[in-house]
Amino acid sequence: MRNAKEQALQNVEHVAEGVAAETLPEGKLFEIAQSIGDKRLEELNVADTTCGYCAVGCRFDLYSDGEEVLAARPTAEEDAPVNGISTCVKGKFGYDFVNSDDRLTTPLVRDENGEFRTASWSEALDRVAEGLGAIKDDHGGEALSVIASSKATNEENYLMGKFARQVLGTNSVDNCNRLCHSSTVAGLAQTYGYGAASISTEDLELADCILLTGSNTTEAHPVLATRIKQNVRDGADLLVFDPREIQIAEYATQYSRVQPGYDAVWINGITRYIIDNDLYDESFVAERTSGFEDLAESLQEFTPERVEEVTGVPHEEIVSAAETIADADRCVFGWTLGLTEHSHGTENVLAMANLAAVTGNLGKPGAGVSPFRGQNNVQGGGGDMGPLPDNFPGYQDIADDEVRAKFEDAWDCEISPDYGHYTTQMFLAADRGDLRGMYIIGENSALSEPGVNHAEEVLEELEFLVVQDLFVTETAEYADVVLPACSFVEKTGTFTNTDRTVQMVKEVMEPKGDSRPDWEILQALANRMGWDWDYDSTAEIMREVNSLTPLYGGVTHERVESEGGLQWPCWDEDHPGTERLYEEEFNTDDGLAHLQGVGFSEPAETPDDEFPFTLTTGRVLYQYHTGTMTHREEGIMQYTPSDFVEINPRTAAEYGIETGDMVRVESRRGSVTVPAQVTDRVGPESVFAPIHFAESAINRLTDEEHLDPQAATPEFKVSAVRIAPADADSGMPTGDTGTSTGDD
Ligand SMILES: Nc1nc2c(c(=O)[nH]1)N[C@H]1C(S)=C(S)[C@@H](COP(=O)(O)OP(=O)(O)OC[C@H]3O[C@@H](n4cnc5c(=O)[nH]c(N)nc54)[C@H](O)[C@@H]3O)O[C@H]1N2
Ligand SMILES: Nc1nc2c(c(=O)[nH]1)N[C@H]1C(S)=C(S)[C@@H](COP(=O)(O)OP(=O)(O)OC[C@H]3O[C@@H](n4cnc5c(=O)[nH]c(N)nc54)[C@H](O)[C@@H]3O)O[C@H]1N2
Ligand code: SF4
Ligand SMILES: [Mo]
Repeated sequence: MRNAKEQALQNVEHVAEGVAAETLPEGKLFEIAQSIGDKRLEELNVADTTCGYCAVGCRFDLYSDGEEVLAARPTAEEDAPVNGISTCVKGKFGYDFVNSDDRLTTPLVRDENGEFRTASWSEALDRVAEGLGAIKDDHGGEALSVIASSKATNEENYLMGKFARQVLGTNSVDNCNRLCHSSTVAGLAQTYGYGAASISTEDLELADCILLTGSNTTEAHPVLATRIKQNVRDGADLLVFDPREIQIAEYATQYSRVQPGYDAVWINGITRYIIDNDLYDESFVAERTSGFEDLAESLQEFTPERVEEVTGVPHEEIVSAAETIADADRCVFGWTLGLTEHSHGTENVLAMANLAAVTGNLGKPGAGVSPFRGQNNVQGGGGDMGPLPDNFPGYQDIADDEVRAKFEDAWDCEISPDYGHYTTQMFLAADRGDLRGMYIIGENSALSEPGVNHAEEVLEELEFLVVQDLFVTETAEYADVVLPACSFVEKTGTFTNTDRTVQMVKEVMEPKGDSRPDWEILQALANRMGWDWDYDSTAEIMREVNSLTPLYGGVTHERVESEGGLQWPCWDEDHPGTERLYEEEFNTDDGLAHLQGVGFSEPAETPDDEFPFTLTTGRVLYQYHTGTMTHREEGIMQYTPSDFVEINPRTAAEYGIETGDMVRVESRRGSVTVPAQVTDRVGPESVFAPIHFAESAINRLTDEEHLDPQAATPEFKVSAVRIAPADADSGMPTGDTGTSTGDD
């Protein structure tokens, strides 16, 4: 037993170090290997915990000497249901940020000259209570909003929602899910009832066919990619639809390049072909769905030829993908932001939900829908815990009188039945003067919102802004008060991963300096503002969640700890949790999946003579979002020191651009300058740029008003742009063209 574990340990370290060898400076690897060895075991803290980067939910043991995190090593395999013994490079090595010299260790307030100075907790909390309190008194709670943090625990996010409604009196509380998968949540909830993955991660290995679209799985969800590749090696089919020939496409049975922004069209095309050729699952459709006839009717226009014309996918590929899916006994449909971050993301997801249902691929092993969620705790903290303008915890509608009465009673306050603003709408509401103060927790909106030239103006003009983060982020630069929070290695609670598994997060070292866990800050602030919160641990907060949230009725810390993870719905103490959704029925009024056709849709902004290319944006493996965590890792920075723009060789030749040349990318909103990477990963009509650096803030190019009408998700995946070598004349039309950043 010991030998097996030791062997496994060596294997995983070998693999992770292979990756690290490419990314870490010389000496660093040695340092990591030595870091545990040099200490006496009894001097070290060890905690079995859950990764704080992405929503895969890898588990491992973290080692700390109390000063810094020394290493991450595999935990007992049975306690790591998703990753077993593997992790990616971020989970294994990405901890320099925790102990970084520029961590916020005390609160900051503005002095008379408008500069930040350090302050005591007492002074800072007083300032916040006064600042938010004054706006509430003069304009009502609706003039305030909270952005909650999907980096933080479930328990903390529950309190963020409660704080907004009870203490501030506003329903305008939302989080990064709005920039990400909220269209998935809207689309799946409408069709099946729950806005979440129906499968467990192991289904990725049980499927005989996997359709992946809009997911750069190897870079954004590396550990899931490994499991998918394993299954493909064992014979499963893999279909990849993406505008970029990303690494996972190398493993695919079929890779089809799609024009960004037309996903509902090719998905509809596949569904039409399956129905028209009687390849659908007749008994599943008859027994478990409604709306089939109308759906079939609505699909008639999506012939393979029409799909080819619109999306660029050859009609034979639509047919072959349809046949592969229909032939499979068990198919998983996996997607990420390529499907959701559009002005019609919800329609894309509805189209996908129709396809999964007509092929009967739900509620059985190896089959189902799997939106790979983003932030470590966006499923739980960003959704389940209800820091949302329209829902209480557990997706209970705030407009429902009975539900609202339950929360009014529990929280001893009145709550308006009117939905608050979604994150993206908060910034538009502030423009109209409807929103005057914001409390932003663990979100770097100044870089991550669409149209950041606009977001910056809003942050500048707010009457009062509080930012609670680990660092003085680009967003914190606009704050009146900055409160120092601590990271997931410095606190205890739970995260919920992409397959609805709730897992423990444990403190392995004390909060740095005077930083505090988010829940303690919220409690201190609520009490400053006249309430009487008295939680002594996150376990106690979770008990309150259990009592108010049926989906989490039985999810106590004790059980999560002893059972090594629990999947919701888990209705009560005796309920075992739910591996797969919809085995018997859907979570709708009549128990059926509600199929609904979606017609033709296209991006809000399409290329034209002036802006001839489609820019799509996204991530790279070694960086994480706005870089607050990964830019502090020296090895990672050597490997990916800046953003870049991928340009097809044909296009590059036309413009005389070579790899490494500085290129100006311009949209109607602004311009950025980044080095070129000439590659046929992208097609000739589109360009791609990652989102990780303030110097080249890509969201200067995106549009804050191109939002999905149902989910308010921005169209991060499509902007019309033009490109030019950076030393060429701008050629920008006159007028307000936004800020140019970069070194042009
Ligand atoms: N290394 C790393 N991992 C991360 C993160 C990170 O910052 N760094 N962030 C986490 C978060 S919060 C999230 S939400 C996930 C995101 O995970 P992904 O969504 O996989 O990440 P993106 O890089 O945004 O990739 C989107 C994919 O969609 C494709 N795409 C672009 N436009 C379209 C389109 O119109 N249609 C289709 N079908 N595809 C399109 C792109 O080519 C790309 O392959 O990653 C998580 N994991
Ligand atoms: N163009 C374009 N823009 C995008 C996207 C895209 O694909 N294209 N993707 C969008 C998506 S999917 C997402 S999720 C967003 C991500 O955007 P953000 O969420 O704004 O990005 P992060 O850099 O992850 O910011 C998280 C912040 O939380 C802090 N933090 C970490 N842990 C804690 C904690 O425990 N407590 C507190 N209080 N703070 C903490 C970090 O220091 C960091 O400043 O970006 C969106 N923006
Ligand atoms: S795949 Fe995600 S959860 Fe797993 S180690 Fe990497 S960043 Fe962490
Ligand atoms: Mo995300």
